[in-house]
Amino acid sequence: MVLDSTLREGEQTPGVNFSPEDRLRIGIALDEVGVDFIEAGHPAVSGEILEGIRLLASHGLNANILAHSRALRSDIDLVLKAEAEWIGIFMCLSQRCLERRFRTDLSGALTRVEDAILYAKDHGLKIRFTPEDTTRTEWKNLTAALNLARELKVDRVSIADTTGAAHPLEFYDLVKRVVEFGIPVNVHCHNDLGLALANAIMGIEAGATLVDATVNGIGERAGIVDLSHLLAALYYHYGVKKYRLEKLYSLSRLVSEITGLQVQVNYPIVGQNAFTHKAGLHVSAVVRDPSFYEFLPAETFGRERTIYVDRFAGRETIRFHLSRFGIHDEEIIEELLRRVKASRRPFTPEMLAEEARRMMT
Ligand code: HCA
Ligand code: CU
Repeated sequence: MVLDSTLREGEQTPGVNFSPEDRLRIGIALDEVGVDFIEAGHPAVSGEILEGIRLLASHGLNANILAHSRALRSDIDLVLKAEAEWIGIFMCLSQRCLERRFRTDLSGALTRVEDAILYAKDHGLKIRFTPEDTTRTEWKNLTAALNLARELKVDRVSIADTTGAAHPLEFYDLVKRVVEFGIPVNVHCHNDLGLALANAIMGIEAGATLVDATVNGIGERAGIVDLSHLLAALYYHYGVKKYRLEKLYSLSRLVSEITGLQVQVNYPIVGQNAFTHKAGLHVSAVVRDPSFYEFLPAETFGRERTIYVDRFAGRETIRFHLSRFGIHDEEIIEELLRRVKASRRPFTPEMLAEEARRMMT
């Protein structure tokens, strides 16, 4: 299963602040893709965020709605006010955090976690608990937290690679050990080293049943796993057919429009060039059968295949574009190819057609 955190982790991106209407629009689009969970925000950050979560939670989406919370009764009260069904409680339990941030010891911190979990449970919330910075937390501390979570019948635990520091093989080992506690496992992988998706996949291999992602991979710093990349990998490598991949591109565009943040042109799946072919050798193969240079056809993701034209073009490139304008004259194709190859500029299909028509008159 997949949890989208665009509205929580994603809102921690510099420059991003969602209005309640934005939250609803994105939530509806996520629901259309079919994500299993939507992490809708952290209500303690602002009253408007709380209102937005409440608006989304009352909309009757298929996805489970989760709100984020520190291990504090006052935060939990706000999650209750927002009427989310799930709460994601997090607290860092590494020695460094205990000593230098919270100035407490493990048992003091666990008492606080226990109080928060019991309080949330008493109020009917389903609970995910995350020992933040899990991948850099001492195993002894994690064991204590996981035993507590099991005792309190927490619904899920999440393993967060908060700084993106994990090596995929180490991450696999860690997830495997946590899975043995018998609590359903979620993974949350940051992309500081570009390893977020690799780690998430290793998490799945090790038995995690819920993976966090965001649209366009946004989030703190370098962000987390990109939703379209994760769903593409689940489809291609694991045969997961239940998500509507053809909606991913419009979802990415919606989030770009709302956040004002574009993805890079060579970004997988939703980047401008992700299904664009340029070299003549590639194009001559792709016009026959796209699978020569596309791992899945562009249409799978609601994309259109495009054929770019500059001096890398081959005869098939020119033929392909002109045929769409009803021009099939071989001499014109040859002459245009010569002109294209002599230039350093790109040519749009319209420019090619225009030049071809001029040559015909
Ligand atoms: C944060 C940190 C977090 C929390 C993840 C979680 C992380 O921004 O609060 O609560 O499951 O990466 O550890 O996003
Ligand atoms: Cu995070």
